[in-house]
Amino acid sequence: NKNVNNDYIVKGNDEFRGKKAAIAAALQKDIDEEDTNIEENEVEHDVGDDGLMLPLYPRSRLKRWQPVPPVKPQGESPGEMGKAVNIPIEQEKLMLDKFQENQFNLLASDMISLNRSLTDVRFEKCKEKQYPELLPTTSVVIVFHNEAWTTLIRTIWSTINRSPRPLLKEIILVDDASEKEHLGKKLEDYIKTLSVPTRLFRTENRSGLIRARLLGAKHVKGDVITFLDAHCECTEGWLEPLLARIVKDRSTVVCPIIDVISDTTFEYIQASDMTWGGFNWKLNFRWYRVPEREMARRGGDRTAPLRTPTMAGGLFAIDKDYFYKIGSYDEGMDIWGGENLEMSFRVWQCGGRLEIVPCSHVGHVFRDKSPYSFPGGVQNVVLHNAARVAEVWMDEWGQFYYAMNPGALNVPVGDVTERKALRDRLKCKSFRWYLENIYPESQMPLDYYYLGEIRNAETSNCLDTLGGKAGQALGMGYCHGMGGNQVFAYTKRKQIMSDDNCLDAAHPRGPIKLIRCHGMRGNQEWTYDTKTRTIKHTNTGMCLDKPESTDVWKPLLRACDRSRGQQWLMQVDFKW
Ligand code: LR7
Ligand code: MN
Repeated sequence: NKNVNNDYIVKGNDEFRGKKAAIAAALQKDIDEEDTNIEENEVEHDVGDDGLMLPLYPRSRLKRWQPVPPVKPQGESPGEMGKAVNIPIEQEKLMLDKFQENQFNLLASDMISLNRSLTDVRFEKCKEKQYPELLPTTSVVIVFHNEAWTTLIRTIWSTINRSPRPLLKEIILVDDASEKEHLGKKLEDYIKTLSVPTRLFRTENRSGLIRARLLGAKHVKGDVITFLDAHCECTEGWLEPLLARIVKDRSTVVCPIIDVISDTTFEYIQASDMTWGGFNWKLNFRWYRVPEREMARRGGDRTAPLRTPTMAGGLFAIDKDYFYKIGSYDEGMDIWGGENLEMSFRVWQCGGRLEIVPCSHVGHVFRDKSPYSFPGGVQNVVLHNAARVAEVWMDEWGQFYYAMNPGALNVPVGDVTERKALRDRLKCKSFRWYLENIYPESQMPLDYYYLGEIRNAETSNCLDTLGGKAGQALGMGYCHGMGGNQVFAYTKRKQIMSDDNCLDAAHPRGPIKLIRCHGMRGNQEWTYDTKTRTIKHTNTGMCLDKPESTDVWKPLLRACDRSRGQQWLMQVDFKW
């Protein structure tokens, strides 16, 4: 059965979950559409002392280029200008059948021109920007396993059609042991007809996207490697702003804004420029709203490059020498997942920088599920990869990952000595440095006293989020010792946190809710007394108490009375 359901691989948070994520983000776009036309800012060179690790490109390696004229609409063909394709009702059955194979609407994709036109989604100011006359060349590397024909070929054509020819050295395809007829000889023949040199490499065995990309990277002749997923569409002017950043500082890793190509209609939907990449305690990549701090650093200019704590992983450009200098990828990672956080942490901690360049837009087909198999099992693969990230890069904050996924302790992480040696060799900074300087808004608290379950002395039950989202009430349950919903951090800021959320009480008699942590104390401040074992809510002066009766599993606030029901155990490793 190839249709592995990996729903649980959450790629967004409540508002920003995978595809819906980016769509929500797209809609939210209008909030402050007003462009704050501040002068071309001077944010360009002011990062760290050791940011620049490589010499500038010699002039002889750079190419003169011209912007590419827009791709014209192909008459009445469906989906032109990025519009949605609607399938006639009589073909609905066929559409649903075909959906299964790739987890997107293949029937729609097959109806759309391989050269379809798109609207120019850029800010006006982006169109007026002057990029350097001379830019480095790039090889575009696309890896795939069992990709559909039309999405793959449209990715290739959109790259060819919208990249200044002198800058596009070649396209490198890596077939990761696909089993589809059309990816065999048919593909080999097809790429010979293309106007841009296109080479195809195949992994011997299913390798996963990380090792497949490493194989592709090995053959790159351009100065910059640009990775794309195999179901993307590049838009007008996507490439120049990426290369322009790299030519300035070769230790800059750049991502476009990843717009949404609808998995159901193939509509091209613009994503928000106000989101950046983060991650949660489970080490899922998530989109979050760009904080004011970063907006201010950019002088309010929404066209200026955005420093992002992490990247989604599929679409980015990196100087080739820098790619290797900084440790390419962790070869010990399988199939899918984790490599994006690994590279993000590594780049920041080891002196580079990671940016989203808002003048560059590339569409990507976001799916709800993975269409392909995960040899070894989805859980194992994803837990294994993430554990390697935690082991090598996250120092004590790796604990958050293991606390949330105790199952990961039973999955072998494999040998990480080489990756740790890399970290030493490059003299990379600590995860604390990263949290303090790059991602102070992170869900991972910088300083905390305790991480683990919180057990009631009378009932022996544990606080439990019950998987509740922000806004829902805190619950309790039998202590299961399996982490996850029963893991809380008691922080130096006196918060009781579970991932994104904090225990929050607005009224002395009201429920205790899980609310997005705001870090401003207020209703989220609690004092734990290790002697009396009470958890006292500062604003109300009340104590956290066990639920009223055994059929209501909701803890409450009550006047402090020294009863057993108000005693809470945070035993293991509590450190003031
Ligand atoms: O075993 C495999 N071998 C492969 O060659 C598994 C996958 N692949 C190929 C696959 O055909 C595709 O072209 O690798 C590419 C990425 O796989 P997807 O499309 O299934 O991944 P995704 O889009 O769901 O996931 C995102 O996170 C991944 C984590 O490992 C990768 O970094 C993907 O590149 C990345 N995609 C994006 O960043 C696009 C935006 C999505 C978001 C958020
Ligand atoms: Mn993808």
